[in-house]
Amino acid sequence: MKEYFPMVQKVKYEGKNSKNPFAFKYYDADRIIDGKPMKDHLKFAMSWWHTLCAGGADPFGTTTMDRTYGGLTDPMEIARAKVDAGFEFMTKLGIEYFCFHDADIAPEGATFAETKKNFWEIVDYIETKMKETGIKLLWGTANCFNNPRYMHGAGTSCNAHSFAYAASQIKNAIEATVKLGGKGYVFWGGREGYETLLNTDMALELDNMARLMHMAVDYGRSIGFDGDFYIEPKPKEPTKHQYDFDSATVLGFLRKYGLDKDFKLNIEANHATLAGHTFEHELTVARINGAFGSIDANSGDPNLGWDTDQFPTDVKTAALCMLEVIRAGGFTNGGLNFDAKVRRGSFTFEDIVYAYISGMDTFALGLIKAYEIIEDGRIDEFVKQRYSSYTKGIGKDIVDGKASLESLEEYILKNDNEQMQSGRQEYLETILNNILFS
Ligand code: XLS
Ligand code: CA
Ligand code: CA
Repeated sequence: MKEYFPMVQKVKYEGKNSKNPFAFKYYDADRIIDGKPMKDHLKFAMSWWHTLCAGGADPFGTTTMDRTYGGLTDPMEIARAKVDAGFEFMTKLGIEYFCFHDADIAPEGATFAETKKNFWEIVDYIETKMKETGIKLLWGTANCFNNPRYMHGAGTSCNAHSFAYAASQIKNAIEATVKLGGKGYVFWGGREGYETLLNTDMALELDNMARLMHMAVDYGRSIGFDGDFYIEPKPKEPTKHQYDFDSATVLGFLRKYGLDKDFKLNIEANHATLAGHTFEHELTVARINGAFGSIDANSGDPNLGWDTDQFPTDVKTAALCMLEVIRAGGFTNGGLNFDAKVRRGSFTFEDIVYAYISGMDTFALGLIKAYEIIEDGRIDEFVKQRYSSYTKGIGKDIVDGKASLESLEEYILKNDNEQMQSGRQEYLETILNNILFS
């Protein structure tokens, strides 16, 4: 069989002193941390779209990367070659999961019937590769944003035909997810948003989005999907106002429409940045609301206002992310999907390998550092002490629901002498640096 990544046979762990560019410096898949191998803490996944399809195009220029898989021209042959290349890549890197959109894996045909045929042929081929390699599906999704029929959105389109088309795609994508044993199904709000209220019925659009999601849940559960549905928040791009702005907004939507039992959140780092939040903020909001699901591990650029989908290289951010994952009890159905693409100038296949090694090492080191933060204990202890006034006296009464405005006034009249404590932010940041860089 043709080899697409001949530059490496197997990327192995060689430790932090290794200078081998095709070796992991921190990711040691079987190393046991807190009773579990690193690979099960991290559950890395390959994104089909960025890894096998993206060609580096941007608004100012055409593709820079050859993704014809050796000069192929027939779209179905390319689709099959992508499967071969993808499974070769995951096997060599030791990545155990992947994620896909329907449109990434097979070309759209002239009719929906033809699209379906193409899609299912490739799903079957993927299934044989999964059986051969043991690689699993993390989540599936439908691309309901690329085709011009979705110019006004899919579930939130003003056009019922577009809604119906999206529903048909989603039906097949859920079926494929079930067939391939995936435990997640993602709704990222594609073009589910608006540009101007002058032409928009926001109430109908949101009701319709919820209708589509209820249909997905009903259908998915009826064919045996027992995993999690996810919404992936994003505040802007492509539409000016994306409805799924951030974790908090999405939670409000899910609760309003009674979808919160079936849906969790898929949090992407770059989308957090676009929403003006930190990655860990979005993860914390999801966790404390019992909605932590999965992660799109990438990074944005704080100097840019768009979705650059870069590979994550910031160890501090990865450590704070993994701290949240640990606090959430670890991944169940979710994992860390590298929704990240190499830069336009990094056009060779080697660059994809380097990018994944870098992302995987960053999160491996992040995991190690997150456990060091926990074991060190100073930060957790500080937070515990900071709120200790709620563990006794009037604070305990408040937490136990025993206080009222009257009882609190009575307390203040007798105890008008509170001393404040410092938040010690700079001291805590020093501890963090001390752990990260030792
Ligand atoms: C786009 C999103 C997308 C989702 C899946 O910004 O990140 O790739 O993850 O549709
Ligand atoms: Ca994403
Ligand atoms: Ca993104």
